[in-house]
Amino acid sequence: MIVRHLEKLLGTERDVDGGNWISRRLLTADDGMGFSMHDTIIKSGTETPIWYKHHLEAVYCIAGKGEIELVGSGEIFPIQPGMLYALNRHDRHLLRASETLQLICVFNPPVTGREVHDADGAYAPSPAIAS
Ligand code: 9YT
Repeated sequence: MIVRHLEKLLGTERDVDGGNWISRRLLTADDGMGFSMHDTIIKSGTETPIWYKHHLEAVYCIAGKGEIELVGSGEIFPIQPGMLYALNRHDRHLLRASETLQLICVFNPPVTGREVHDADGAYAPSPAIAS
């Protein structure tokens, strides 16, 4: 069994600064769960273009306020505690935080640990996991 505590990850390799966001990677590919799970802070007043072409991501808000705008349709969905969104179509979007957001993010395939966004707002494809 794996047991981790957020406060023990802070300042370690699992604590990743992406500029507009800070991602604390509670579970990563090498944990062998088939997904990664992150406790992520989105800084207040930021807008982040994101397009996870190689991953599926589900996001659950536990604190703060913001919105997600889908690129193309222009649809906007408010984000507040209790709201979940799942990027089941690799949806390209803009993520805005009007107040600091605390989000639980789950990735399939799992991130390996230190990924930050490329110019398109994507993470590189995860390497195949050896069985
Ligand atoms: C909600 C979102 O995608 N934020 C960007 C950071 C990323 N999800 C991560 O790696 O925690």
